[in-house]
Amino acid sequence: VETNGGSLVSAKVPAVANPLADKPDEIASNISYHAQYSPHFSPFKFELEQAYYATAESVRDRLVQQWNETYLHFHKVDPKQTYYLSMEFLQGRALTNAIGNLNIQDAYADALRKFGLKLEEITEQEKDAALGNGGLGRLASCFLDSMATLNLPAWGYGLRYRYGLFKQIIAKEGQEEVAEDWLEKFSPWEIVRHDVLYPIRFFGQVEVNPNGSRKWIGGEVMQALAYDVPIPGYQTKNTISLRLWEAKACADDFDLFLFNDGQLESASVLHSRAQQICSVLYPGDATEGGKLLRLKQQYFLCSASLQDIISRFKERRQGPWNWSEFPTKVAIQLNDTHPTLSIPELMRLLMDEEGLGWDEAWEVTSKTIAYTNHTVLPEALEKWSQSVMWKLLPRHMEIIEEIDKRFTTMISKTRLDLESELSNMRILDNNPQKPVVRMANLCVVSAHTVNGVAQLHSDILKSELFANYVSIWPTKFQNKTNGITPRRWINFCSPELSQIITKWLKTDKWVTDLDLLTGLREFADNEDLQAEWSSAKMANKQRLAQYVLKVTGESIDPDSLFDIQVKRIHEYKRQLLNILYVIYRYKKLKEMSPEERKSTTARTVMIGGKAFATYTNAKRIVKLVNDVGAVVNSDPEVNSYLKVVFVPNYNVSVAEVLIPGSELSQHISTAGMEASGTSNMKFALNGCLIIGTLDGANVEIREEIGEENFFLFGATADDVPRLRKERENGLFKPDPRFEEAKKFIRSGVFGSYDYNPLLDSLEGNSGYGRGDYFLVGYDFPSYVDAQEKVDEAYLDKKRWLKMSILSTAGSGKFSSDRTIAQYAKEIWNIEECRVP
Ligand code: GPQ
Repeated sequence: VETNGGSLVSAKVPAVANPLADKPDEIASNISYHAQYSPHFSPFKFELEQAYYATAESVRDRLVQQWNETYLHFHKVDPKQTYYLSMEFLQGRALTNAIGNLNIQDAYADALRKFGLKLEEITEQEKDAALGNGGLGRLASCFLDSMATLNLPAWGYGLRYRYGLFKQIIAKEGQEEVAEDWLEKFSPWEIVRHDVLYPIRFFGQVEVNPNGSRKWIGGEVMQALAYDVPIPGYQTKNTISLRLWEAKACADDFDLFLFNDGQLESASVLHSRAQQICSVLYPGDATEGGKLLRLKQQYFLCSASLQDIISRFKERRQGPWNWSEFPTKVAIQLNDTHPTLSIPELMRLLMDEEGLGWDEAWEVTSKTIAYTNHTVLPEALEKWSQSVMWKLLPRHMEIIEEIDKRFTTMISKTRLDLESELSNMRILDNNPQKPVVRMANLCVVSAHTVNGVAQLHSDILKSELFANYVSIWPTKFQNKTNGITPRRWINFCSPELSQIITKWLKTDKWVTDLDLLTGLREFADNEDLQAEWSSAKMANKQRLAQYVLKVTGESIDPDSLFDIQVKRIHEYKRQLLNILYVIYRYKKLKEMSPEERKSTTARTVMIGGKAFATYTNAKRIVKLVNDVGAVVNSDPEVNSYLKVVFVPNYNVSVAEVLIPGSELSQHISTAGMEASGTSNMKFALNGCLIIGTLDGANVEIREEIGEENFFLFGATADDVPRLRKERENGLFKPDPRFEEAKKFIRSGVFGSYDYNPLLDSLEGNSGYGRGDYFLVGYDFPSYVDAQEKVDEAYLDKKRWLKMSILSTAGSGKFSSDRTIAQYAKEIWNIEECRVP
């Protein structure tokens, strides 16, 4: 098949499907096969989009082959297997990743050239699968990549949201949200399993049988249908599954009688109710949402996954089943509290469906389930209304009450010293105003292991949030510092830099053994390496500049310092601190003479991230950044020394362009508030220096790459409570530079939008939305000092390059391969199961 002005004109490349082909000719004929015989478009069209689907399907053939082999192998060996349950997976694009993990980039690039197409153009066609909000969802996706790469018997379970995280548009009034229709055409990466279907009940009541056993009956029943996404490991046959559930009404739920009677909507009520369940990704990250639907989603994920896990356990052995074996075959990891209902659901299935007694079921459940906490922010600790839970999940509430009762009894019998703490430790908060179930407490009481996601965070969990439980179960609490996959986050997104690393280390083994990067340290001063490093970074900066021009119309200078902060917009992440400093810098530049300006370091500050739709202050910050950009970038006196760009619609594929082109990145949360952060790891790995606080994983990154290579500022987590107290007592004295920056905004230089509510949050000593809870004012002066050190360091190119190389060299610890190996050994107790 040949393309000629976008149409299929001849059959020079035969259409033959051979999934295992790896020669460019054969691959081309595979692509051609899919263009002709897996048609999704009118025939004789072969433009970029059609070529993307045909290419993706040809790659998928190969994945299916490996995937089936992996499944059969796991089935035969029957190892203990991990199931990673998460309401979010932020997968991003799959094609580049699959081609890269299969190590067939060159062959595919050659094959596509036969059609006159470039691989990069084809991969750009793919929409991101954004079934997550931010760090937590992306972590889950990095973990899947590592599980596959380490040949671990492990699967992910999630929901197949019809619409992913919203698309962010920057309009005159600031951020606007539109639905992200990632399935608009279809996704070539999911395979529906029409044979994997489970009933899911909501509402109803509990029936007590004469023998005392209980059963949940009635209510509304729908079905969970499995869609599987293949997750290839890097240079291994092992290809694991991400199983996403979709809600479907039961076939006989369509009332033909009503329909024929003209009652069109009533005829399919259950169909539309089922449809709602997987319609949208609910916003996480500390916000209020449409509660009942979110609870339904959570239960839907838990029930479908557990039924599937149990049916696999049964399928792999003969009945009657020895349930005490279950925890030797199954490990379940809860990604935050979102899938907590797995606990009462497993209890229910074991007792009501399999006939186990309480003690037996409890032992199986607690030995199977482990819990990861991802936040200490009180507003993000999930609490569900007891009355809503009784209505939706009556049997689960009985079980939760019983767990709470047994826990309470245990404390009263054995730990009188904790009695005064008991009301805070209990699972049920019976406050008559608003009785709720505390999901984190349920997890801590029930799981065999509880972990935080960076050392500092895990320490805070042990000394504060969960301190009382630590005294009961001292060995239950662990740390598992987060990690990121080096495949997506350097090898594929920054091929030039990766080749240089491989050349200097004389091996490409670092891609799966990231600690080998320490081998770069001895060359950090080497001029040849520095020259190569600098030109690879420059190429990445140019690519980034092209991208910024394309999406914002702003042209930025690749010779300026590229300074980036990208993450969800949140007051604790302090984008406001960043932009206040930019404003201060702009004011200082304005006050300088043209000569003086020439001696400053030219900077391009890029900020990107989505604000939750109803988080007003976050949206005000987005607006402020855009307004500042409009003024600064069009100011001819200043705009060759400072530019400010808001990068719209930050997502995984945008990150893959921004991170490789970054030189300085900002991780500046109020100490103690960011559990870990993971983009900090991605930036450091790409030779980007960090300006940051002693928060989350920053602490460990700084340890690894050396304090002299990290621009540190700000209060420590230990200081924060005292500083807040002092402020409440009127003891805070703001720095004049901070006052100057705020005053400059209030003067109206950045337009007529009312920034007072935002600025007011930084004023006063206490009160809702006031009192500078996030300590922007306190940290401002040390932040300005650290920024001055950045400028100074950047002026010395050799010094900067050395620091950049040392950042990459010190990033080995932050591979998700290391994280996952630790989970496997220290929590899951699972071993490699490599497909021969
Ligand atoms: N995180 Cl609880 C989220 O992205 N969403 C959430 O709902 C919760 C946590 C983040 C957390 O804020 C980051 O510090 C972590 O690096 C990330 O989870 C992964 O652990």
